[in-house]
Amino acid sequence: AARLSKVLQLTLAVIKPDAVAHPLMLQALHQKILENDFAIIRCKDLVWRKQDSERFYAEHSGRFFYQRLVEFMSSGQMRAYILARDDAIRHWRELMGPTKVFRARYTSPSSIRGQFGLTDTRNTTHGSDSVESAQREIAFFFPDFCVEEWMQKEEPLFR
Ligand code: RTP
Ligand code: MG
Repeated sequence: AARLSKVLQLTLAVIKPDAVAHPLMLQALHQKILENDFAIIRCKDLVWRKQDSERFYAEHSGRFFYQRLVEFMSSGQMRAYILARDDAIRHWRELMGPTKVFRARYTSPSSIRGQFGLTDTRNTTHGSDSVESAQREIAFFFPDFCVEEWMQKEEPLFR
């Protein structure tokens, strides 16, 4: 009950094409979300066009991995979630573990990327890294979802 009295924070979590391709992995990740006290506020499956991928990762354009990242993220089905919890952004990123697969395996073997990450690009999941990026990314994936309205109308229902 203690955690329910804290104000909920929203984050955007994405299961990337490498993980969605394997039904058991998708199921395991969905289970992990539920076991870690997140409320699933919205969930949808989608496929990106290359231009969606380029727009979402515009901040990385010019980096050596940009092309392969953009190709990968538009290569198959993804699942996007709006998750709510106290400190949701930090908790989800902790569960994911480090971006780089070898770092993840050696320093956080029980993290999602430590267990399931294939390469530094095909690393199973995405999570917003700040309140500002959560706001932007939720709007990107769920254009009809209004964070302010949800906070006002529905967040109190969790208290
Ligand atoms: P994310 O944004 O996905 O939560 O991951 P992050 O902050 O941990 O990593 P970031 O540096 O923002 O990179 C975004 C995504 O680009 C891919 N990547 N590939 N060396 C590589 O091949 C490489 N480096 C990064 C990953 O898919 C990473 O999640
Ligand atoms: Mg990032």
